[in-house]
Amino acid sequence: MSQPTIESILQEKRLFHPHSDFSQSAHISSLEDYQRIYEEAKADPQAFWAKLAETELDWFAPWDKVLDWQAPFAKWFVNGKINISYNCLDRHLNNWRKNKAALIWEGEPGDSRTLTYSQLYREVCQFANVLKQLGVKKGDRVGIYMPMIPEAAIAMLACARIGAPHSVVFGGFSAEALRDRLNDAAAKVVVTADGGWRKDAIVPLKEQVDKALADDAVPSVTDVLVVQRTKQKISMSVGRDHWWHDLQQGVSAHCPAEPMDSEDMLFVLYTSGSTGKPKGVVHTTGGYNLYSHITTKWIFDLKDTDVYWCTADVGWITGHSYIVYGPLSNGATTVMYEGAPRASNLGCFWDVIEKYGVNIFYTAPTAIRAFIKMGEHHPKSRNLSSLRLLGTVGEPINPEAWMWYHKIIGGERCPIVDTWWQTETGGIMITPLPGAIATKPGSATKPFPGIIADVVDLEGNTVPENEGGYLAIRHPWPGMMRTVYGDPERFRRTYWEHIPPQNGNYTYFAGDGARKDEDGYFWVMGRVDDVLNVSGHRLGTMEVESALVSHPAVAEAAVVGKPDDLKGEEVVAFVTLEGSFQPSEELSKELKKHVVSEIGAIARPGEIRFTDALPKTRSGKIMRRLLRNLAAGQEVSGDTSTLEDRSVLDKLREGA
Ligand code: 7RM
Repeated sequence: MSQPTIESILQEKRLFHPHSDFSQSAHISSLEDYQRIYEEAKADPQAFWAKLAETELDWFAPWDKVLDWQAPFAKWFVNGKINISYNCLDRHLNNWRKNKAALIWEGEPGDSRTLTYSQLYREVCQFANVLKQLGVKKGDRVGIYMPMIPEAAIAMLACARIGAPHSVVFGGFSAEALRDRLNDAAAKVVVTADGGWRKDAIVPLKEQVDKALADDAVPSVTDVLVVQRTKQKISMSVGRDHWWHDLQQGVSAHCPAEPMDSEDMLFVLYTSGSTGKPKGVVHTTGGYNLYSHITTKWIFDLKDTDVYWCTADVGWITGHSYIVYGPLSNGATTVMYEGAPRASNLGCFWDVIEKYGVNIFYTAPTAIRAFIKMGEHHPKSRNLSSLRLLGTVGEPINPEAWMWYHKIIGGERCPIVDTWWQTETGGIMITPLPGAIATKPGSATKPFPGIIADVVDLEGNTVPENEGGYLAIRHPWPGMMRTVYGDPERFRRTYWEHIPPQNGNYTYFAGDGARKDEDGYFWVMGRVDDVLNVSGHRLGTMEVESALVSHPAVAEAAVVGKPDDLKGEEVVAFVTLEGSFQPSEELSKELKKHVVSEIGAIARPGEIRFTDALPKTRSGKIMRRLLRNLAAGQEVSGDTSTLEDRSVLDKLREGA
C-alpha cells in the first residue's frame, strides 16, 4: 500500500452515490438541496449564518451586527451574549434529553462510565465552582493536560461556563512542550491526572507537570488540580496541588453560565507551523459554537437516536469540535475512548462499536491503514451492523484505504465523509454532506455551505481545472481562528499574506496543495510548507530541528518527511556533529530519545542520518527538496544549480 500519487488520484473515477434510504431521512437530502443552500449562502453569507445562529443556538442577548470584517480580523455576532456550556448542557435539561446519555466513556483497563446530560451538568457546575474558589476569573487561562477521561471534557466545559479560556495540551507532549505552552498562554491553573492509560502502560502525567513547573519555570501557575485515575504514587506539593475529588466535595452543583460576549476567547490551542515555536490558535465563543454545531449536525447527519464516536484525543482540535462541543451542543450521545489498538487487543475499536451500538464513527486514515495490516478477521468477527455513517480526518486518505473502510467497516452501506479542515478553521470546511453528495475515494469533495474554497496560484488567481495549486478560502466564516495568541502580526503573516490581498479582498492561505477536478471536487494533496503530517499529527520541521540542536553533540540539523505506508510521513533527520563527536548507533538512539523528551513521542525520528555537511544554497538556505528526495531513496530531481558545494550531495548519496 502506498500514499496516493497525483497520477493515481487523477485516475480515480469511481463514484459512490448516497443510498436513497439514507438520503430520504438526511438533514440535507439531495444534491439539489445542497446546491440551493450553497448558492443561498454564497449570495448572502451573513443572512445564512444569522438564520442558523438564531434557530440552532440559545443566546442571552442578540447581536447587533452579524459580521465585522476588518480584514484579516473578523468579529461574528457582534455584541451577542452566549455561553457554549449553556448550549451544550442547560438547554437540554428542560426536555426529554435530561436523562439521555451525553457522554459514554470506555476506559482502560475495562472501566466504563456513562453520564447523562443532567449528571454532566452537575459535574461541570461543581468543577466550575471549584475553579472559582481557586480564584479563577473570567479571562484567566486554564491549562488542561489530561488522559481521555470524562474529567477532560468536564474541565473544558467548566472553563467555558465561567469564561476562563482553556488551553488543552495533548497528554503525549513532553514536560518541555507543556512548559512552553503553559508559559505562552500564561496559565493560572493546570488540570491534570496522576496518570493515564496508553497501550497497557501508564503515562505519568502529574510527574510531567511537576517537571514542567519545576524551578518556578511557569510563574503564572498558582494551582494544580489532579484527577485520581491510575492510583500510582505521585508527589503533591502542599499549597499548590489539590485532588480533584477533594475539592469537588460539598460544592454546589449549580453554577450559572456566564453570559460571554460572542467574541470572548473560548480557548487557545497550540499547533505547529513552518517557522518557530507552535502558534496559539485562538477561537472565540459565538462563531465557534455555531460552526462546530452546524457542521456536526449536517456532516454527520446527527439524529437524536444516534450513538456517535470520534476516536480523536481531546488534545487536538478534532477532539474539541467533534468529541465535546459539536456533539453536546446538538444534544447527542458522544463516546469517549481512553484506549488505542495495541498488540494485546487489536479488535478493541470494533468491541466499542459493538458494545455501544455506535452509529457514526469518525477516525483517521492512519488508523485505517493500521487496521488493514492487522487483518480483516478483527472487524469481521464483531457485529458492526449498527454503523450507518463513517468519517475520516487528518490527512489525505489513499483510495485503497477508502475502499477497505467502505467494504470491511461500512459493509458497503455507509457513506464515508472525508473531511478536510484544520485547527485554524475550527470545524470541517470541505466534505461530502452524506445524503447529498456522491463520494469519490480520496476526495474531500465539496465545500460546506458558506465556505468559498478555491485552488489558486500565489497571486490569488484560480488555477485551471485539474491543475495543482494552493488551497485557499475566500470569505470569512464563523469558526475561523481570530488571531495567534499574543501575536496578531504573526496571524496576518502566516495566513493572509502568502496570497497578496487584492483591492482589500483577503484570501486565507491554508498551507495545503490541492486540485479541483471537472466536477468541482477538491483533492487535497498535503502540506506545501515545512509542516509534516505524522500519523495525522502536525509537526513542524523547525520544531524537531530546534530539539536536535539543543543536544550538545549536534551542530546542525535538517528535518524532512519520508513517505510511510502506515504513518503517512516519517521524520528523517540529517545531522552534522560538533567536532569531538563521532557518528554511532548509540548517538543515534540518544538523539531520538532527546527529541522525544523535548517534544513527545509523536516527533521521534524514524531515522537519523549523520553527514559532514548539509546541502545549502549560496545564500545559506538548506535545500530540503534534495533531502526529501534522498530520504525517500529517490534520485534527486529538479534544479541543483543553486547548490553551493556539489560534493555535499555526492557524499550524502554515498552515505545512503
Ligand atoms: C483536523 C486536523 C490540519 C492539516 C491540513 C491538512 C491535513 C486534515 C485532511 C487533511 C487531506 C483531509 N487539524 N488534513 N484533514 N488532508 N484530507 N481530509 O487535522 O490542524 O491538526 O491538521 O491536516 O494538511 O492542513 S490539524
